[in-house]
Amino acid sequence: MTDLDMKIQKLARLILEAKNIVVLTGAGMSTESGIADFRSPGTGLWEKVDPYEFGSVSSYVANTGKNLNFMLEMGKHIFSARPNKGHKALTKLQKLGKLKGILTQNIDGLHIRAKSKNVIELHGTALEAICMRCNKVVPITVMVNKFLSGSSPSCEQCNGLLKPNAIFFGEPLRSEVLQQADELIEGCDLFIILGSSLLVYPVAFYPRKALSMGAKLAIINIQETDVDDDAEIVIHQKIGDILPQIIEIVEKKILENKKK
Ligand code: CNA
Repeated sequence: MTDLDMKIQKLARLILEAKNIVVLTGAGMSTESGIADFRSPGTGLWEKVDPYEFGSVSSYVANTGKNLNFMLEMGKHIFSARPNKGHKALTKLQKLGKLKGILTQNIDGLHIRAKSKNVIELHGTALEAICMRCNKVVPITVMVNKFLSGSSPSCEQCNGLLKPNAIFFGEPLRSEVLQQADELIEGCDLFIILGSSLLVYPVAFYPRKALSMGAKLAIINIQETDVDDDAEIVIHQKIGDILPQIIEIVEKKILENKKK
């Protein structure tokens, strides 16, 4: 048995033993759906654009057209993306009764489209727009259609500026979302991190919070992270290559146990 096979078996065992599993996902969860992450060497978005020129509230207000053109370019990949093997494996794990909820930093809606339940979108969603004045939320297509037809992307209710309903640099995370995340982490005994560099706060605190609650950590991420040394198991591979194998082992074992 290879070292990787042993890790796969071990993570399957941890999942079977756990009673309350929470998963945290990052942009690496969706690269296999064709959406670039921020920090992968060679392909990450921040190697191509300046994060402070695009994606901060002040730059959006000052240069709305330029920002929206960039976001539409990025959005094309998000709108045409489909859930990948990793998203589907998580949905299966949840159907097996082994996954309480998903905390995601992703704004692509792919966990929800894969029909996972109890998905907390910590950084909001690119599938909606929100008015910066009255907070009215509309489908993103409303904003995009206005912009593409040459009109100002403004709110029909109050004429305020619409922006994608995702958290921009310089914006705090919503308090109700933070509370839901805290509640989910509180009871968890296995915290699985999938595809995140764990460099964006406050989410980067969550693994240590889970550890302090007595949870075990498991990580599947191509690159190393700062919490690798604290994890029970670390697999530096692609999620889509590994996670479905693990869930298959878990499913087999659960079915075997039911027959006994
Ligand atoms: P990040 O900092 O770009 O890190 C991604 C991590 O995933 C890296 O460490 C990679 O090594 C790893 N990775 C990439 N592909 C895979 C794979 N197939 N299997 C396993 N690991 C992989 O992204 P984070 O999520 O940590 O940073 C948080 C930001 C990224 C949030 O604000 C997101 O909104 C933002 N983001 C989201 C999307 C999306 O919604 N799909 C896309 C790009 C950026």
